[in-house]
Amino acid sequence: MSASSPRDKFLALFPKLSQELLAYLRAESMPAEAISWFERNLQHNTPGGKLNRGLSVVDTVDILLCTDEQGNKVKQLTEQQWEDAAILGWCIELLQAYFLVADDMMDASLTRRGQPCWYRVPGVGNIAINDAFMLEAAIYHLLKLHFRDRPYYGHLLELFHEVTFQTELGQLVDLITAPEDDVDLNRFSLKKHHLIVVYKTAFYSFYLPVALAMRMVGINDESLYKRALDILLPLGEYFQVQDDYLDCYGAPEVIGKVGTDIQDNKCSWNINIALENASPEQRAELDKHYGQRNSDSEAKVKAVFSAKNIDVEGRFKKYEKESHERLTELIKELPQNVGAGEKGIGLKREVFTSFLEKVYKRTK
Ligand code: GPP
Ligand code: MG
Ligand code: MG
Ligand code: MG
Repeated sequence: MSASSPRDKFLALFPKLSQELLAYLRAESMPAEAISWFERNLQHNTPGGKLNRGLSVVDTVDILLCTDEQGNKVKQLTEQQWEDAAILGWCIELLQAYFLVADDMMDASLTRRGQPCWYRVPGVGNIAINDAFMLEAAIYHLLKLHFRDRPYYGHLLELFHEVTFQTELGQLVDLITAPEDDVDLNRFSLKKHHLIVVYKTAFYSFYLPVALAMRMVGINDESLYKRALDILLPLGEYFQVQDDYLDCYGAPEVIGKVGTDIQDNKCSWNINIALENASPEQRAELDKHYGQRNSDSEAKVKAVFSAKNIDVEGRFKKYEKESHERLTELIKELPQNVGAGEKGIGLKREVFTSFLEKVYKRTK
């Protein structure tokens, strides 16, 4: 990747935003230890990921403002437009940081992005709960600082609030479907899985970046938000199925985390595929070993996943290919530049194809 890649440019903005947040603590005369703690919290949890969500805001604004009706790039974003989009992108990355710090505690995970989960860093522990809240508060501080005078400020606040609530609903269903010490595989189904993943992942990871970009460029036609949702929720579902698959079959050094879904009794895509195809003997083996906190049981579950008649890996490859075809069709059904009015800003297909190509066949 070249020194001036879009990702590098985006990353280079983070220290400035971090300083703006720390300036608030200084202005409030917080002790030096609190300031350096918050700085370490921000640094450990915010910039180290793939940054797909944040970069997607910039990419979407770029497509909406700088491409012609055929999707050809015809101009560049101004510095101001780029920075506005990038700040909104970092606000999603802060939202993601907030969710992940909390999610890793709830899922008893060990590593994230190739380093220990924040709550496992010596001296952090339960302070991570407050740190998660502070990452969330940082979003609204930055939004106020940079967007308070914009006509779409209220829409930004509403989007962040609503999508946060939706994600928390998804997390709730994820957690109560996977109680510790009470494994009951009858609770699971692909229908339940669909509900969990749309709420816990698709809204904030796929709809939010596009909806923020649409608000920023001044799209006010509500039907276009609905159109975006109709494509982005299935795309987000596909993304979370990949996450579930990689939890079991991804290389920890590539995905940066060690999978916990089997031991955590999660209603993941893998177990639902296994349940749909298991013989009575295999079902008994899954009942006995799924959701048990030991690696022997985990290995036994993985062996059932790999059995010839179940073949989670093979079925995933098929699902992946079919999803790509289905999503491509869904995108094609969207009229190009739909909603373009006197301002000329419509919703372009490239918004969605660029997303799909970013995540298709990902390995991390
Ligand atoms: C991903 O689930 C979902 C989230 C990170 C949302 C968490 C929401 C909260 C309200 C805390 P996951 O547990 O499968 O993610 P990972 O595999 O990255 O741990
Ligand atoms: Mg998790
Ligand atoms: Mg989780
Ligand atoms: Mg996961």
